[in-house]
Amino acid sequence: MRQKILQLLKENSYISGEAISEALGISRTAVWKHIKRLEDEGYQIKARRGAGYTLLSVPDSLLPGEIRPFLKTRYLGQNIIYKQQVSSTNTALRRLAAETVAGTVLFADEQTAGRGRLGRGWIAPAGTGIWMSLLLRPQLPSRQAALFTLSTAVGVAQALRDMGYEAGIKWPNDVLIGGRKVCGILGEMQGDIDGIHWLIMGIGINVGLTSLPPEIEKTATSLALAGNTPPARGMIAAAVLNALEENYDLLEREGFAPIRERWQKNAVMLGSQVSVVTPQGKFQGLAVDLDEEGCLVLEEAEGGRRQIIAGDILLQEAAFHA
Ligand code: BTX
Repeated sequence: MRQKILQLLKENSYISGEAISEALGISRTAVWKHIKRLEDEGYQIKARRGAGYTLLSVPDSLLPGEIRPFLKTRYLGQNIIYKQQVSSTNTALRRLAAETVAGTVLFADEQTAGRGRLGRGWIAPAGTGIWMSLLLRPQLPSRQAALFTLSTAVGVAQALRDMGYEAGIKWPNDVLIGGRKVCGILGEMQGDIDGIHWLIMGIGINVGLTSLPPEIEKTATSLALAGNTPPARGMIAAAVLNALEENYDLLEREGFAPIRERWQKNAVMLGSQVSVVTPQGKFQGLAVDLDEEGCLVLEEAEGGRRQIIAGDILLQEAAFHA
């Protein structure tokens, strides 16, 4: 109901409480209560005697009402859960995974214990980024889940590039601007040999973060640091979801080949000498390709080729193109 009132406020320069109550079939008191709630959420609404309510400003937020108007998706983000503060959006969505519809997106304004890969942390202060997790139920074998994280990186990079940022992808799925991490992706799944039960894609995009904490001072960036004042977070989030759904549809329809091509086009380290830390040890070589299974192909000094399934490219040692 609150979303409908917000919609009416956005469509009309002035609208009376009576007109809202008639349009939505609720009492004047109910209208007033919803208006108060919207004000609590940060919407600035003025009431003028005789004319009605007018919306003066909207908060820069990840509230559903600031995302929905920009969404062009069929399923992604059609169900939005918004939390002011959570430990981690991935953890919060995992708890709901069994009974939640595919395409649900959980947003938080702040994460107090944001998670990175391999038990690492993700810094996610209030109001400074897009901290979100998506629930997917792709009809794919479990071993192909990693292709979704690669597709997610492609979608995020694509959306940021469309907004004018020089975003590139570092294997496996970091999105960088100017060689610094602007977005991290954490894919988690539950499945068995028959298939994926659920897949959660956690995406963190630094938007307004301008003073970087010392731990990430040398490796991170944000949209605000990389360019002019970024668009509202709701609009960016919707643009990312639109791009993601397009890439997920493509992956499910045509397989990994077209996504792989997009990934390669946006990769920032193919053709560079890199060091990769993997569970099997550290390897050095020329990053030559992303293969059809999503693995990094490394050409080692002795001339052999090594296929790397999981690992991290050391940022400071890589000589990036972008
Ligand atoms: P990762 O393990 O590749 O990256 C984590 C590392 O990145 C950290 O160890 C730190 O060095 C650095 N880092 C931490 N915070 C930031 C930041 N804000 N910007 C740039 N670098 C940073 C990448 O893991 C996966 C991160 C996913 C984050 C999202 S946010 C929404 C969702 N919920 C959740 O708990 N995690 C995901």
